[in-house]
Amino acid sequence: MALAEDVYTTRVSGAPRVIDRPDPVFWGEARSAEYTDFERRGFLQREGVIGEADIATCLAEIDRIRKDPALRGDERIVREDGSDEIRSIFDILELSDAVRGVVAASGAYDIARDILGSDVYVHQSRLNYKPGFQGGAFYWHSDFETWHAEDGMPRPRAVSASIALTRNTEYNGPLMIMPGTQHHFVQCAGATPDDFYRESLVTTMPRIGVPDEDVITDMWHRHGIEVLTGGAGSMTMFDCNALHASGGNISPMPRANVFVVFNSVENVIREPFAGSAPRPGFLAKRPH
Ligand code: 6CS
Ligand code: FE
Repeated sequence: MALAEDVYTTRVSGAPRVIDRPDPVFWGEARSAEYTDFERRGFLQREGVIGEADIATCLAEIDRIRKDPALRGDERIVREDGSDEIRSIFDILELSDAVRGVVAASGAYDIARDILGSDVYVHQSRLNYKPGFQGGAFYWHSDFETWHAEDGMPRPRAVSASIALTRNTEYNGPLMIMPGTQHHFVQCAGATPDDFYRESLVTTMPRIGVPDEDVITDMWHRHGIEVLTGGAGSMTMFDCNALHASGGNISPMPRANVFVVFNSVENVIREPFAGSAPRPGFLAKRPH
């Protein structure tokens, strides 16, 4: 349901456009060189935000969840297309008190409050697990485009923290970002199918909610691509609207990252702007 004042129209029937983002990237007052750089590039990185013991705790929790017979078939556990390998575990902060505690101590909440200039709440949490040899790719997209269209997030006043539980190297499917694309809103063509999340979370190449190739090519020429490597325990915070992707992982080394999406309490989600029914709570936390 598109509202009159929807400046971020997407899932259009005609030719999609690229519009300049009318909203800030950095919403806070606490200016610093790091945050100025975040505004310019759309991301910031810190090494060693969690230590070896916390990493081991989180990896053990993943193993527990993977093996828990009670979670077999739970829709929060998304498996790679055509295989039993886990691709994502959604609601990881609800499924694991231990992971929730590690994230709470990582400093991510404070950085999110600084960037968003308000108190924050968790819109979505997940563990993206890219197994060795069979880890699937995530095609180029803006998270905000999906969260606006399908979850009803009004404005791009959200930020994602990606905390590495394994080394993110150039060869095991690291996050790639086009720095500066957070300043453009890239409309996507095509209406959102019903229950689209059942497909979009699994496929490496969604048919809806992704920019077309000439737009991606243009953005690449204008902004380039940065490959966000980092050690186990490192954290990347990236703007909700920056174009990003990650390649497949055919190396022997898994790539496991905990993602926590912080939304501003001033930006609480409403009715979908271009979706049909609201997505389930494990994808988009709705106010009580
Ligand atoms: O639909 C979503 O919310 C998820 N999809 C992607 C590709 N990234 C953000 C989020 O995990
Ligand atoms: Fe994403």
